[in-house]
Amino acid sequence: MTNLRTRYRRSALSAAAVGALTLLAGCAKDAPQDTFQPAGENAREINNLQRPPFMIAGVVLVIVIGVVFLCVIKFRDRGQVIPKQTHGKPALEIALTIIPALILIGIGIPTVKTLFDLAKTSDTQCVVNVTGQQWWWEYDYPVQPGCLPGGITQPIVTANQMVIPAGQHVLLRITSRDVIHSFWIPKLNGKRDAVPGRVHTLRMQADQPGMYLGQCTEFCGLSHAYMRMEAVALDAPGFSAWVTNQLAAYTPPPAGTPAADGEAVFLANCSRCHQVNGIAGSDGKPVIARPDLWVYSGATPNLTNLMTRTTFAGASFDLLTPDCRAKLVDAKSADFTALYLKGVEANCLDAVQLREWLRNPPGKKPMYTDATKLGPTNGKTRGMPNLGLSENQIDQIIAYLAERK
Ligand code: HEC
Ligand SMILES: [Cu+2]
Repeated sequence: MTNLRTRYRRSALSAAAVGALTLLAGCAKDAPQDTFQPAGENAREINNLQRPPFMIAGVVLVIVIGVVFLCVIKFRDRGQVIPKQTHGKPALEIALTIIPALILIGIGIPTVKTLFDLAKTSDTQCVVNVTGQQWWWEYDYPVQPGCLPGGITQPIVTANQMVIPAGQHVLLRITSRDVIHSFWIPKLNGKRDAVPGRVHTLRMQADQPGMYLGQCTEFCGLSHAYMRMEAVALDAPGFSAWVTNQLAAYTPPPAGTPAADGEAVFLANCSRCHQVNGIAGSDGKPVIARPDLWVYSGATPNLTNLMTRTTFAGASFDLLTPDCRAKLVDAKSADFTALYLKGVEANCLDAVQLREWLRNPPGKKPMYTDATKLGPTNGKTRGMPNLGLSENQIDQIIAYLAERK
């Protein structure tokens, strides 16, 4: 008897421990992708929808577990006579059919309403095209009357960090250049699949300036886990400053500096794949990248303003040192815009990660870069190959890239 009781007590204790741990994990403070902490209209609507069923389910769980325990304890086998067996109880069965049906209708109506609300695109003020590929996101801002009071007058192309004006309804037009990916910034809205040949729309709105994290949520191959994304919301003057800066003319590095050497190394090794707007070849003509000849998706990140974003390669690696990154991510929303617009300053540049990347990209992030093994892609790679750069060349390229902001 004592033995049995100790065993009961032990299992009750471990059950309680598991329960408490699960609860604690759910309440973790540092949860940048928590759907229960919405930071914009759309995510809030989803949260309002998911809370009541969670609560009802919680109550049902407690009742069911309670009754199970009651039965286990109260009716456990003590050698008593088996009660009379009955079969079927229409009143109970009808009740147990009607109650869940009512609950489902009760959940279904607001669900359908929310779906329609979230699909609404008529009130959007700003458009961003989002294109997924193995394994990063491209964002381009078409010429449009929206986003800014004067509109956007020239297209902007950037990667991995999607900059949006806080407070505005932004319409994302999501597609893919290779396989199916899925775009998800949990604090701002639900998921939307990025499917080749289709354009799916998604509304996005962030209440306050800040950084909102997400990740690709459709398994898309080798580096799926390294395909993250960040939405960056800036206040209105900040967003306008960002646009002006993205469209600013190219400034070549001063002759005789390591950055100038870096520009030459870049032209020799990188500009066949990567566009830097305004960069000119030795003949003085603008150099246009042809990633379509080299990589399967036909695109690579535009590096014109690399240092205006703070992460790279699918937002998986930092351009900022951990200190500077923490300062930015934890900034109060009133201070965030100014801090973000500084870009990656010299004292904040995490050259280690960038150096590792340039030394051997597939070593830092698994990619299919051995074209000889990629039959159906006509020798094009999926990802950035190891270019066999010398340490000196890497230094020069970093000096060059550090000025791209
Ligand atoms: C064969 C085409 C190709 C060449 C050549 C190439 N890259 Fe890349 N690069 C890529 C691809 C593809 C990616 C995207 C990889 C990813 O994030 O999964 C990339 C990503 C990058 C990134 C990260 C950018 C971001 O915002 O995420 C940097 C920086 C970069 N390359 C620098 C260089 C430099 C410098 C060179 C020349 C030394 C170079 N690349 C040459 C294809 C190329
Ligand atoms: Cu993906």
